[in-house]
Amino acid sequence: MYFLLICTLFPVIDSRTIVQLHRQSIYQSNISCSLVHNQSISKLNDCIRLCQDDYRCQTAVYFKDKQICSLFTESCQKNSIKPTENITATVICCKKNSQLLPTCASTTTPQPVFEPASLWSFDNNTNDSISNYHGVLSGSPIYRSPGINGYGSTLWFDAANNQFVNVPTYRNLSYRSFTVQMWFFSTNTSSYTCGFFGQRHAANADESLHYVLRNGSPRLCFFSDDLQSSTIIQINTWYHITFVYNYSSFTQSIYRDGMLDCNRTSNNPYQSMSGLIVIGKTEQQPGTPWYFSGAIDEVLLTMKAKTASEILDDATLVTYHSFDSQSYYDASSLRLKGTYANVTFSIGKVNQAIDFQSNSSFYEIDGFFLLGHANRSYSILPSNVWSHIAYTYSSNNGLRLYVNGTLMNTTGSGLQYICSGELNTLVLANARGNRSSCYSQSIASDPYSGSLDELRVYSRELATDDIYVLSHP
Ligand SMILES: [Ca+2]
Ligand SMILES: [Ca+2]
Repeated sequence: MYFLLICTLFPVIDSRTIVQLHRQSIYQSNISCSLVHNQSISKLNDCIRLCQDDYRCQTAVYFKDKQICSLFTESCQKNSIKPTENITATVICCKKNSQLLPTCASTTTPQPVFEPASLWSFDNNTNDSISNYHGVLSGSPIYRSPGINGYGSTLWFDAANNQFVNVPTYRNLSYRSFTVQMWFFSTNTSSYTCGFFGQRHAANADESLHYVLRNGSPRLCFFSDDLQSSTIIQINTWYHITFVYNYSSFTQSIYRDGMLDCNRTSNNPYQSMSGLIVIGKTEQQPGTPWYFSGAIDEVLLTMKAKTASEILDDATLVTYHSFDSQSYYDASSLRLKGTYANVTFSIGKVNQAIDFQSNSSFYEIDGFFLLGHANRSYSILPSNVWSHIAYTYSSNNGLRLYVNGTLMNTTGSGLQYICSGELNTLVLANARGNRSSCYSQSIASDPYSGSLDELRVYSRELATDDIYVLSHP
């Protein structure tokens, strides 16, 4: 009934396009790749014309107050059109000849172009290494080495001294999808609220971004339109946390250590049009700052809604070396640094592989911070050596060895991983210098001769199904 009252059927514009308007409504798409882009537009008619003229657009939303036009590739579904009371918006349905239009699932669908991300690594500075949204220290938080990736540093904040990072250049996060991720180590969660990441425009609904710990649990806040986790964060423990806003579906999500913790549908999009990003502090209302105590590292702002599998890899794929294009590059989110000698590249199982042919050949990766923690699960998949080998560990299942995706043997439960508590180093193909004195139960110290490919290390125990998939690339 609602739609019947507010629909206006425009005349046929041409032989291919019919436009319907649904006033005081917003569109909640279920297809994550549906959003084409947002554009500043001063009139509803211009937004209609923009959608008509863009061959990809089948649905648009015009936000009158903010003068923003959002274009979607998804065909207008009536059950995705929702009434709104707090903001003035109009849904525009452009019915075009579907023969001419790509669908979201089609390989011909144009992929949205995302704005560049921002990465604050806190490696002895507050620079944004991707997009130049550089930060400024306030209250003198301190750098401590190493960082979560075994080099550089983390930034340590003391709430009692009002310490935080301020990003002076405004970044528009409104009416769009975005993902905020970081590693954190909280030393005190006794405050009512501890701020991770924020951007405050005004103390109005959906105009004050504050990602925080509230009573010791993660909370994603737009202001009066918030997602609260029930997970209690332990102090003095490293966590990877991800806050996602998917504008296409209006979904807010929190992931902890790569796994979905909780989600909900927002009432409205985040819609602050000003305010500076802060890290280690949030401010819901003017004059009521909430500070964080502990370490924060590798803060990544991505201008899209990351998928569950991307987030799981970000949190648990510690290092990944494909050796493709003759590369020594670690494609994991931690970007560990490798050293090597007397190696070459050859045709691999997947594109290129690395070759070890001499007694002095080696490939070494430093900085396995997370493998230095007692009883923390891990999985090592050294290679497609045209046999695929995988080792996994958890305190529940002990060590497991897989060959070509099949579980071959296990120590069973009860095996404790007594770690060094120090940074770990992974060496491929050889033992180096003083590290040659492997114990008899440990790996052989003779050099390996041959090829290795597609090395991955995870800080979680992969399941049998995961390993089967990775062993059949
Ligand atoms: Ca760092
Ligand atoms: Ca490869």
